Amino acid sequence: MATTKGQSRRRKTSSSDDGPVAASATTRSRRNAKSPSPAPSRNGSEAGALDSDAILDLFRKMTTIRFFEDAAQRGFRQGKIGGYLHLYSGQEAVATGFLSYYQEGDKIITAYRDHAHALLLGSHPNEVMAELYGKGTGLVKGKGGSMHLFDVENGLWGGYGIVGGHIPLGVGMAYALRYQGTDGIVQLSLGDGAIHNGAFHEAANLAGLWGREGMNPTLFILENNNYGMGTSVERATAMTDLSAKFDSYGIEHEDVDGMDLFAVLDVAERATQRVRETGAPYAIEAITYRIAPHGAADFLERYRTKEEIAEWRQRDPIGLAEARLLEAGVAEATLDEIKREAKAVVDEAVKFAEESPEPEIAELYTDVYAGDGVTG
Ligand SMILES: Cc1ncc(C[n+]2csc(CCOP(=O)(O)OP(=O)(O)O)c2C)c(N)n1
Ligand SMILES: [Mg+2]
Repeated sequence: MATTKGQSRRRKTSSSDDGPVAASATTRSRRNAKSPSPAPSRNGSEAGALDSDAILDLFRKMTTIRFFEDAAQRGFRQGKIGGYLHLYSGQEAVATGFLSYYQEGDKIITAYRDHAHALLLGSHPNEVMAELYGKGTGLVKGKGGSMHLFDVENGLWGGYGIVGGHIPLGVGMAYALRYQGTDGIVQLSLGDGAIHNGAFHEAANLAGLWGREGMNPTLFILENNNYGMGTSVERATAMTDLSAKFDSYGIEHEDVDGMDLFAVLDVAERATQRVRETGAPYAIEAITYRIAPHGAADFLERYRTKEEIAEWRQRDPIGLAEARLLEAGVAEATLDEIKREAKAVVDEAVKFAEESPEPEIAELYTDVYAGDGVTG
């Protein structure tokens, strides 16, 4: 198994037990086992205020993301997509759950595993795929590629390739939102590798400090997929209780089973509301797993076993959600139809990307500086 949270090293990690967003029994008991769990989460039966149509819509979104990532992987192997490409496959429930509670005026910032975030926030799949293909019709005119998706109108503030580099930006944006008198929040996703970066520690310190005055509505979403590239959590730090690192900065936190959409929805609803109301940061560690290699080029994986991947695949977030929906009485035909529709959306995106023109050469000189254009 990839990771077991070092129980003996753990001291009490959270005061969230007493706070308004107390960890449920399920999330607390999972804190020491960052490994797949054979049973669905108990809190997975709750899905906040979402009705069944909304849940089916989330299933559609997760399925679309998976098809999208599969298609991107194919495009990469065919040499049609260049540069770096990092897939979100296996982690869909995390972004899908949290971004369900996005409100206009919020800001979302993440690292380079960003396709799902763009799609969930409403970027057109055609434009996202065209961006991966480096085409002029891409979301950022083919100049950003997979790692640098941006869609400010829809709340996406990137898409960053420098590990940890986006964390101070997100914390600063959260400060700005309060300074400007809004009730927006920042959802800031980071990986289990990024948390060891100095930028995280400096930014988390300020977030905690400013949060005491209600000036830092940052929701840290720590996506612990057990690896940073080929390095497992145990090989990256002697203190493997990652969410406990937030204690150092006075930021309360809890864990969630990141493979279980319903558990994520439950936590996300409470956490976003809490951050919005208090203006103080909060952190969630979502225990998850990428079933794809770190990057699309890394198909030779020596750092994890086939058995480990197979075990996590049994808790694939889409499979789990599907099982839950069937149990709840949704017809198999309904889910099949959703999958067909999702596949068609992705097929259309691939077609659009393939048929789109390369960016104009003149585009080399636009968007270089902020403002209306290039000055001499
Ligand atoms: C500052 C910096 N150092 C190293 C790298 C190389 N690098 C790219 S991804 C990565 C691992 C990050 O792991 P994690 O934060 O867990 O994110 P995940 O890939 O698992 O989503 C590293 C070290 C980089 N991009 N930037
Ligand atoms: Mg990771």
